[in-house]
Amino acid sequence: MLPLALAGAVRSISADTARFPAFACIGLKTDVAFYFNGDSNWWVGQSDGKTFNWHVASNTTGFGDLLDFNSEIFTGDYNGDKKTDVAFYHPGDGNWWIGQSNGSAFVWDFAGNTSGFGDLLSPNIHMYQGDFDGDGKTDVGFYFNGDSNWWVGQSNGATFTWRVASNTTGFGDLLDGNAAFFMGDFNGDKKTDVTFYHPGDGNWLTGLSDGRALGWHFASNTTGFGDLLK
Ligand SMILES: [Ca+2]
Ligand SMILES: [Ca+2]
Ligand SMILES: [Ca+2]
Repeated sequence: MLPLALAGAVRSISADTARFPAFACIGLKTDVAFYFNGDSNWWVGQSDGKTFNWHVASNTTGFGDLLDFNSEIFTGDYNGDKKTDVAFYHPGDGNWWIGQSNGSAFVWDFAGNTSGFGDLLSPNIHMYQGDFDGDGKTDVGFYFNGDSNWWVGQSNGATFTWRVASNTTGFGDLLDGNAAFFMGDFNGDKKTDVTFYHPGDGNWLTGLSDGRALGWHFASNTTGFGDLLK
C-alpha cells in the first residue's frame, strides 16, 4: 500500500502518520488519498480495481496548515463502519478532530481535547494507535517517558476517552533511542497489543491488551542475531 509517490511531489510516508512539507499521502485500504496544504483539499483516489478515480473528499481551510509540523495526521476506522477515516491532533490547542468517511467525503467532528497532557508531539512522547479493546473502532494512545505511562484514548465512534493502560517504569526510558515499538494483535483476540524490542539485552517484551490494560510478559530474546536496530 505504501510508500507511495505521486508525480514526484509527494514523498514516501509511513503507514499511519504523515507530516511533510506540502502533501500528506494516506493509504485508505484499496483507495489512496492526499492532503495538500496549499488549498487544504483532501483528495481521495478511489480504486476501481485498475485505476484511481480522484475527487475532493474534504476541505479543511478552517483548520489551517496541517503540515506545518504542528499537527499529526492519522488514519483508522474510528467509528467501526469499515470505512477508513482520518483524524488529526493539533498540539497548539490540544484538539483532536475525526473526519469520518461516508464513502465519498470526510465529515469532521470534534473528538476531544488533550491539552492537559501537554504537547503530544514532544520527543518525550511516542504516539500510536490500534484497536485496543477489539470493538472495531480504532483507538489512539501515547507513551510518555517522563512517567512511563501508556495512555489509550478509546474511541466510542465520535470521541476519545483517555485512561492509563499500563505503566512500565521498570523497563526504563523506552524513548532513549534503544528500543523499537511494534503494535499488532499478537495473540489473535482482535485487541491490539504492544511489543517492544530492546537491543541492549536482545529482549522482546509484549504487552497483551485485555481491553483495559496491558499485561506484560517476556516474548523472546534475539541476542544471537546481534543488534536488530543496526
Ligand atoms: Ca469509519
Ligand atoms: Ca477500539
Ligand atoms: Ca491481542
